[in-house]
Amino acid sequence: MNFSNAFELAGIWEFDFSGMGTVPQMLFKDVAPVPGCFDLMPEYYLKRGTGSYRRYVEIGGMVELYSEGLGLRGDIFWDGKKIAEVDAPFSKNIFRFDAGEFKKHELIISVNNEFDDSNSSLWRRNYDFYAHGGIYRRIAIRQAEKIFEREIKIITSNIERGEVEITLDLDGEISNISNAKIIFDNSVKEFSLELKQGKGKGIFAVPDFKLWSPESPSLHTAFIEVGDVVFEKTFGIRRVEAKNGKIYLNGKKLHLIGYNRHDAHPDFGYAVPSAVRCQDLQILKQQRANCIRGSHYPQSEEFLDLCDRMGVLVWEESLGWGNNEAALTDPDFQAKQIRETRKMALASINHPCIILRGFLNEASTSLESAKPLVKKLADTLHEVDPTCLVTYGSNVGNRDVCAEFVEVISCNTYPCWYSGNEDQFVNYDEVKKVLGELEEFASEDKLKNKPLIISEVGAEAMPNLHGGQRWSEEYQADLLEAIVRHVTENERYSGTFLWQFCDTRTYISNGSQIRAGNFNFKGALDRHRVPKESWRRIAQVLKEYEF
Ligand code: ADA
Repeated sequence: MNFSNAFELAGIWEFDFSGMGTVPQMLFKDVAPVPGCFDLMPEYYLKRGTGSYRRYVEIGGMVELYSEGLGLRGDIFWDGKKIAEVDAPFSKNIFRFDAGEFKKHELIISVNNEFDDSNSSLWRRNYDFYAHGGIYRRIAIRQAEKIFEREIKIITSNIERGEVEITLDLDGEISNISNAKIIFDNSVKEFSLELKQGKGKGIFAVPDFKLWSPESPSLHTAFIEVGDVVFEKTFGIRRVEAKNGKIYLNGKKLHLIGYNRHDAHPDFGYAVPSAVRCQDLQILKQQRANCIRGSHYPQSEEFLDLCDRMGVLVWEESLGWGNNEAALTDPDFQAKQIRETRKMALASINHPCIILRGFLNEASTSLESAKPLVKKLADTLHEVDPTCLVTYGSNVGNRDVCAEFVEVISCNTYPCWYSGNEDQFVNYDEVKKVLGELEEFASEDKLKNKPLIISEVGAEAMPNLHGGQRWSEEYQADLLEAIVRHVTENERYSGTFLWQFCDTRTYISNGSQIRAGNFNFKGALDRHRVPKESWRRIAQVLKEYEF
């Protein structure tokens, strides 16, 4: 979703914090960065409550306010009047409203990071990643055009002929307009798409097209002219397929080796600076890894743009973690999951880097009662973007009953870590046994043609603790090396997303796990992206495989 020609609202805003359960006082005696997480500022460190941010904006008439992430929820006020509510933390939204006469207006965004313990909660306190309060991501405003998009989709329809399918669903002053003019890149050729009440669909051959791939991440731009308004959309042409148990990109078999990555930083929470996002991907590529699972929520536009440009393959998923039967069967939870999963896919639809889309990490998918929601979510993703494969990270192994709804089987598994054995050093027999059981499960008749991925696997490693024993850097390196070798040398796999890219903040104890010093230490890099032994080891292995 590109929100161009906008006035960026990033900067230092006025700030006010009220504690848990209290009515915001809005005295604004403090200041805070935007984007930013207030609960990482020294005064409010790890506190819960409502943080209100204020600034003034000079604008007037119909405007659009873009918000890419507010946590855990937020209310937006314009000159004291509430104009929007955000109830899902990584939701990308454009709010259109009348800003009034052209002058300086007051904009207040109040965010709240108290937990919601209801069954319908989108972010429960047992999730194994820290629930920060703040304005996580980009916030920007622009003058609204008379015509605006509900949906603009550009998806690949044929890679041999370089054809894309363009779907327009426009709103506003559109009823008298019967055609959209489409130009690709700097070509002189003009195409026309018929519109009826702002809606239209057509297939177009992109002149001088180039396919997108990790080796050659070529992008195209479509200029879609509707009346006086031009929508500019970047996209890529590529085909992703699952067949005979393998994943193919443009007809070439893919082997995925990469990491689960939280879009987070110990000092900035989910308000990750551009430089960090860019460097994270640069070091990933330096290691020769080729993919990221954006665990466990929709990714920022900036990150997806970088992956498009740098040729990094992405699994994007909607927010969820360990959701149990009570949640999965709760109509409110279901409605929010479906709404947010759909919104995620629509917002990131033109990004060729996304090859997999998912939802509900480690939900209770061994239960029959999980089936209706899993089916609905998979159907939603297939309907919005049929060019991506659908999957979900399952931790119930061969007890999973929902794999029939998706194309790719993804297993989160922790041999030699959560298995209950007390071995001091990595037990390779156990690695083989656990992976063997998953391979057996994935060879059942109804599953054998679906690609298999180890979507999480790992062990904690304390930075600078050495010796090969549990919790040491070498223990983690030995385990991850064994996994990468196993999935690379065994034909059944399409790869693995190791858990995890770098150490991340969570809780010392939150009911679902105990974490030393409130960090998850399963990073191959430490929290500030300093390599541990496993990072170097995987780099060597990938070099050896000429990855
Ligand atoms: C889970 C989960 C991750 C993380 C990991 C761990 O399977 O999906 O978010 O919590 O395990 O470190 O235990």
